[in-house]
Amino acid sequence: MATSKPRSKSAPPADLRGEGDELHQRAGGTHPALTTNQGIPVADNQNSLRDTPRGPTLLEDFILREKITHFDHERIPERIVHARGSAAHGYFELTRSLQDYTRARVLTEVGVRTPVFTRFSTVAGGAGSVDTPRDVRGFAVKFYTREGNWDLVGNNIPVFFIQDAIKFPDLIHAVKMEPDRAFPQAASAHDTFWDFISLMPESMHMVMWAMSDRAIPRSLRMIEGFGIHSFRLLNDEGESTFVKFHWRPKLGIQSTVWDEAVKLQGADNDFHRRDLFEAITAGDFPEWELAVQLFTEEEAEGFPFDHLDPTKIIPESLVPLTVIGRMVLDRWPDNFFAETEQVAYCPANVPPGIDFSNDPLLQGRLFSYLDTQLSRLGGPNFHQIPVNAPKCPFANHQRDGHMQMNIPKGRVAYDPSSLQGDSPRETADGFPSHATPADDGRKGRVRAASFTDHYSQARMFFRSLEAPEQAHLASALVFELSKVETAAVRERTVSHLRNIDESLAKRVADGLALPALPDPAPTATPAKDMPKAPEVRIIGRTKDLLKGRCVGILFDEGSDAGLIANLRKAAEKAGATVKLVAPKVGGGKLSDGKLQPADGQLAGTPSVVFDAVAIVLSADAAKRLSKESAAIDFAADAWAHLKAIAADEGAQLLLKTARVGKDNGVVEAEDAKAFLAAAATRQWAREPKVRTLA
Ligand code: HDE
Repeated sequence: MATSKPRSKSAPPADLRGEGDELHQRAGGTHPALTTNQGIPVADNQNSLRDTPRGPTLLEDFILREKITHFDHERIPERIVHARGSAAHGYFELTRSLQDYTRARVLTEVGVRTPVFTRFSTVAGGAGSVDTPRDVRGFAVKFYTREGNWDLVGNNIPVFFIQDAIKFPDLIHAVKMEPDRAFPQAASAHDTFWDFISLMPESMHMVMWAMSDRAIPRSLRMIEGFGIHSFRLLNDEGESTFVKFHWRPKLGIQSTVWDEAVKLQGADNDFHRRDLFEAITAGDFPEWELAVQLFTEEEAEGFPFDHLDPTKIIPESLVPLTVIGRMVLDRWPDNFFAETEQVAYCPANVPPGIDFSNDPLLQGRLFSYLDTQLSRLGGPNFHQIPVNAPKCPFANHQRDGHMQMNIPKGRVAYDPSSLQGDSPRETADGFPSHATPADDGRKGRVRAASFTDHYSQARMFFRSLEAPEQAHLASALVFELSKVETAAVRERTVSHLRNIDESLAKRVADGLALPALPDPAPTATPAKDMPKAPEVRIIGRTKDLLKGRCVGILFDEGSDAGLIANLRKAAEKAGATVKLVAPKVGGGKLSDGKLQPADGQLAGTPSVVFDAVAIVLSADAAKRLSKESAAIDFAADAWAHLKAIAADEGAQLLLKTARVGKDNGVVEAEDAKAFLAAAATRQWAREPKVRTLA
């Protein structure tokens, strides 16, 4: 039996009282009483109701039944795509008004802070899958504007695999685990994905992005976001301007190297979620700029591609970016399920002043999200869930349905009506749809002729990259296609690469040991050369700074206390987080005789979780750790993953055992300045020493 605790006689705070129930139960101190969902107080939450102490449990036990029943129904269907995600609250602040272009107040009221809820996700894996596979990242922002919710549901890659929504189920079925064997989870490296892709030339531009380092980000705080489609802005006069939305991270873009991403999956399934959580809870709030590309219908007609085709970017040389605001994420959700899991984004949610374009992928999306949410969230009232509800007043005549949480008052649930003075009515300020002129074609299941160039921008992307990025992309293709069992699919993919860049095709064919280069894939629209687009690169756009990065210091018994303190101070001053790693989590006594606890145990805190490492060891400890594979891997992986390594005299033996070489990124632990400079960037020049790239 549970021991009964004395009840506090003092009145409970107002928010703990049931309505009109002054005597709502308390369990002592500040704890409210545990009750059933009907408010019945529970005296024993440890034992079910039994016939006799060793006898059967009684059906009468409503407390047990309610608790188990609720538990049995705790899960809801996960998202069919983007199931794995992490989110945070924050705000958007407009810094430049777009009032010439739009009447949407969120884009005209400079200085106003609009609350947002932003969810990042992977696409292919299930809700419990790892954070660091090669995949596109979702970047969905819900703006709770004064004129209703605006959902900018984007990705971290500015183009998409397909041009028409009707292909989406095929794409997703191809990339998800194969239906007969249920693997691989959260990976595109398998036959069905590449079979589909190699039969869909329109996917080639996106394939270049997905095989680039963009698809293996270091942190969700270091990804860009793109609305992808052209949207319209409508001003007070009803004039329309096309717009593309871009999020740019304040910390710059940064990715991992592939071997690191693979090892991160073992080291920490939740690497990105934890990183976001730790940054926000430490007050190091991630921030993005919102920028727009604005262009008119006439300008669009002059582009050498169709901006309604979502497999195309508008190069910044053609339409530059204008920064109009910033988003800061400053609050981790209180409850994962209630907020991050139940949030429902929908690209059709736009306030007056924003409108859609005829992009056929966007048009399909406008239908899909509400539809999927009806089944995922169980009915038509999910907009009442706090994370989904607008923060401005909303009222209409929709009624009833599963989980109706409101109690609408009055007789009138229809329009027009005359019986009730406060029933909601249409407003002249309501949402306007742009009177887009219809073209004079005929109805039909057709693809516009302007959508047929599948290779020019793929080529532009590949040729715009820096040499190491091109090498990574080629290696990624070799990795993925090496997992494909069907030789014909590998060859068919290479046949497309020949239309993009001959050197890329050769590298991949060589990496796969194809007996011969296949013929180029037949196409009516061969690639045209376009000017390079430097904005697609990561190298050169990564910011060399320690802010937002994490430095790991490996130490053991007898390590130099002064050195550790110096390195820590310098790195923290430069904005990095510092974590101490030791063979035992309890740490060890340093040279000054003081016990230094560790933040992580060596076996569970490999160097892949850090951006740079320092190794400070006594000669004795280095000798011991040179026989310890986790310690050897700590140093060897930091070297192989192009990270800065600071080491003191004592640690040299471990470096030698781990075959750490010498370059500008390997510095003396005494030289904190050199370490900080090296730690702020990746050591790209080292790469040829550590791996053969395709
Ligand atoms: Fe989505 N997508 N999508 N998508 N999408 C969903 O909606 C869909 C597309 C994106 O964090 C689903 O509530 C179709 C492009 C994000 O909750 C679903 C098509 C882009 C998220 C859906 C696309 C996205 C989703 C699944 C092709 C970038 C996660 C669960 C026509 C611009 C939002 C849900 C979150 C989620 C459909 C293509 C972004 C099934 C039909 C292109 C970030 O409705």
